[in-house]
Amino acid sequence: MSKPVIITCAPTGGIHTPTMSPHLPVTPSEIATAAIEAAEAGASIIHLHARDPETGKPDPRPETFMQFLPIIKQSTNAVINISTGGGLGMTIEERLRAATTASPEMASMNMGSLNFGIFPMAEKYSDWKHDWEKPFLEMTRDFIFPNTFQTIEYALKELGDGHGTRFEFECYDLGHLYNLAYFVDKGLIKPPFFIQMVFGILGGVGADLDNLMHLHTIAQKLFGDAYEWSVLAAGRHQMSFATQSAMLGGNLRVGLEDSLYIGPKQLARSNADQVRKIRSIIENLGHTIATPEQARERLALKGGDLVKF
Ligand code: KMH
Ligand code: ZN
Repeated sequence: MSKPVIITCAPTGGIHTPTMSPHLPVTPSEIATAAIEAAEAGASIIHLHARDPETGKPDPRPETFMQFLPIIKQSTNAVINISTGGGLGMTIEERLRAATTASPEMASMNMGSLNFGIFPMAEKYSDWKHDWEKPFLEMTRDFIFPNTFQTIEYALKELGDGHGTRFEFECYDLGHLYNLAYFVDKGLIKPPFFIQMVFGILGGVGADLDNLMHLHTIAQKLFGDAYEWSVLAAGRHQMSFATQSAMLGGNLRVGLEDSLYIGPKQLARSNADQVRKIRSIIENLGHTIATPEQARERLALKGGDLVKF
């Protein structure tokens, strides 16, 4: 019998832009509602970014996060995970500030530098809601998402040692598993750690099932039973990769951060719709879903009463 599946939902992210979907949560109230509904639908972890309420641009300010974090916490028992990936182009200081202010149970940690090409999405639109959107996407032709050993070590110490925050280690390629192994060997990352394998970002590993199998095989060799793993695939591979992960005994992530769609050419009307869809698929396959308490126990989280919001 496999373990209950931990569903993470990432409601808004910092990649898609308001022109792409009227359902992308932007304001604090929209983000709070999306998070609460996703938790009610079965997500045990909510991965959060903030956006400027006026323009929808990714916004690193702790004040913006603080407009929705307490509301989500009061209304759900879900684990709150704050992104340190932020929005492409933010400094590492900007990326860490919300998490070091809020001291969450979890934060994301991107495990290597990579090209992060979201410029092909710009070709699909001609009428933009906001001026920033097109240049933001276009600039990624010449953009490296920086996550050096030094910045990873700094963030692990600041947030991990300083706040007792544990991490969603985002690995976009095989080498990122070896970067993670380096920090495990140094004793800076301790089990049980949570690996989020990311497929389908231009610049990272492609959404091919052979890649999923290979990354999982290598993770097993490197980490044995010291870790929990989860899978997200960007765009149209989201649901099939999430399903595969559950079938292989892993966990999964959905949410409008990773895909705006619920089916072919059909925009998701809400994050909760995506959670309900994957939940129904995996329950029909005989799996159960993890509660937030089960996720906390398996990932050795500090508990919702030790956060600062
Ligand atoms: N948007 C995902 C591909 C983060 O927030 O740290 C990666 C992500 C990064 O979730
Ligand atoms: Zn994110």
